Parts: sequence; C-alpha cells; structure tokens
Amino acid sequence: MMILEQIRKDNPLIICITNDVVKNFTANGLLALGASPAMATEKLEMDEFLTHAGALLINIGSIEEHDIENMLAAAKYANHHDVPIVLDPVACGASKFRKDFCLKLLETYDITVIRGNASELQALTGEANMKGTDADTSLSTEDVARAAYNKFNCAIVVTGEIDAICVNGKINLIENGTALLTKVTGGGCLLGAVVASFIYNETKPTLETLTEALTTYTVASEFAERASNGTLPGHFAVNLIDQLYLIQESDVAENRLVKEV
Ligand code: ATP
Ligand code: TZP
Ligand code: MG
Ligand code: MG
Repeated sequence: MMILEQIRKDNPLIICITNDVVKNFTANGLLALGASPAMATEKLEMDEFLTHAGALLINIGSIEEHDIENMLAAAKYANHHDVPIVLDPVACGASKFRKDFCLKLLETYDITVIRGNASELQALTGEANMKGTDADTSLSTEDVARAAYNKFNCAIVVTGEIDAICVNGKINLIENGTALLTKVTGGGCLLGAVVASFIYNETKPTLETLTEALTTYTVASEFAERASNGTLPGHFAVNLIDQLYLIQESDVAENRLVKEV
C-alpha cells in the first residue's frame, strides 16, 4: 500500500501550529486528504496531544513573541514522543525575529523536514532579503536545497516552479504544479501540512515518501486548475480541496514529473 491509501485508512492526527491566515484552509485540505487536523497550540496540553499524534507542523506565518514558548514546548514534546516535525519558516528572511527563532528551534530540537520557498531556505543558510512571504524566483531551488541540507542535515523541501527535495544528500526535482498555487494564500502552508501527513509516525522519511507527498499535492493542483473555469483563483482554492479528496495513487503515478539528480 502506498502512503496516500495508508493515510486514508489510518486517519493520522496532525497537530498544526500554523498562522491565522491559513488555519481553516489547512484544516479543510487535510480533512479532504484523509488526515485528522488539530490546530492546538497551548503548551499545557501539548504532551497529551502529541501522545496520539502522527506529526507536528510548526508554521511561523503569524508568530508573535508570546508564541515562542508554545512552539518550543511543542517541539520538545514531539521529540520526546518520536513525533516527526515539519518546520515552515514563513518569511524568515523578512525579519531578524523570525530568522533567530527558526535557528534556535533548529539548534535545540530534531526537525524532520524544513519546507519553505527558496528565499526562506536561503535566509536560513546565509543571507536573503525578503519583502514579505514571497520568494525570489531567480534562485535555484536545487542549489538552495543542497546548501540547506549541508547546514541542517535534515530533509529539505524547497518549493517554487520546480520543487527540490533533498534527503540524505540525494535530490529529486518535481516539475508538477501550477502558478495558481501562488495566487491563493496558503498554497505553500497547506503543502507543509500535507508533507506532515505523509511522514506521520516517521522521523526518518525517505526521498520517495517526500516525493509522493509533493507529487500528490502538485498533481491535485493541476487537476484543480483544469476544473477551475479558466484561471480564477477563488474557484481554484475550492477545487484544490475537492481534488485532494478525489485524487488516487494511480493519478499521481500517471502524471508525476520527477527528475532524479
Ligand atoms: P510564498 O511564500 O512565496 O507564497 P509558498 O510558501 O506559498 O511561497 P510556494 O513556493 O508557492 O510556497 O509553493 C507552494 C506550491 O506551489 C508548491 O507545490 C509548488 O510546487 C507550487 N508552485 C509555486 N510556484 C509555482 C509555479 N510558478 N509553477 C508551478 N507551481 C508552482
Ligand atoms: N501572512 C502571514 S502568513 C501568510 C500571510 C499572507 C500566509 C502565507 O501563505 P503561503 O502558503 O506561504 O503563500
Ligand atoms: Mg504562496
Ligand atoms: Mg509560505
């Protein structure tokens, strides 16, 4: 059985500490996929939640100073219970506050996957000037993924027109997807939560597991684009949820565009 089918059978609990903009979209996307989202954040209950969780997402999109304690506590309990963690370092190149927090989290706890756009991963490995959450599209996702892997020694997913996944130094490039994902808020944030769902109960995910996560999401986005009455972002956002519900492993196998490098 491939992982998509396994998710639908096991319905893993995915704890999502994520930003105020995308909570509802993320929860609907995960329910459609077959996972069980819980947007719990409070440190006083995290030990109990993480006892039953398949994965934890930490997305810093709307982080404030008082969130730091909850996020660090969640990472601590996740490590304690062997729950994999996905970090989405939203806009970490836009402020020192965000970058310092991400580096502290990465230094202190075992993060399973970092998933971000090229500017975010570049900011974590060196310097990048970001205006907000959006990426510098001239960066090579492959180069950025390799540099981030060399620094953090965990699995890396760098998204953009071509997505680069690096696990244990090996890279796959994914050519699926649609630019409409950049025209709805949460296109990347939901992907981080989908990655968390695919690695449930697995603190050492393989390159193939992450490739399955990325291709399932991006092939679903292509189907949603086709169903979207031209290129209207509002219709696309709703159709993406529907296609995450409808997509089958055979659709992914027939449509995936993966290059091993
Ligand atoms: P940003 O913070 O810049 O909005 P993000 O965190 O939303 O970035 P993206 O890099 O936009 O993340 O990636 C989200 C999804 O969109 C990924 O699945 C990626 O494959 C897809 N994607 C992004 N840009 C394009 C593009 N130009 N063409 C096709 N797919 C794209
Ligand atoms: N502001 C803070 S978080 C956020 C915005 C607009 C959502 C970003 O979503 P994505 O998925 O990174 O495009
Ligand atoms: Mg986006
Ligand atoms: Mg993002």
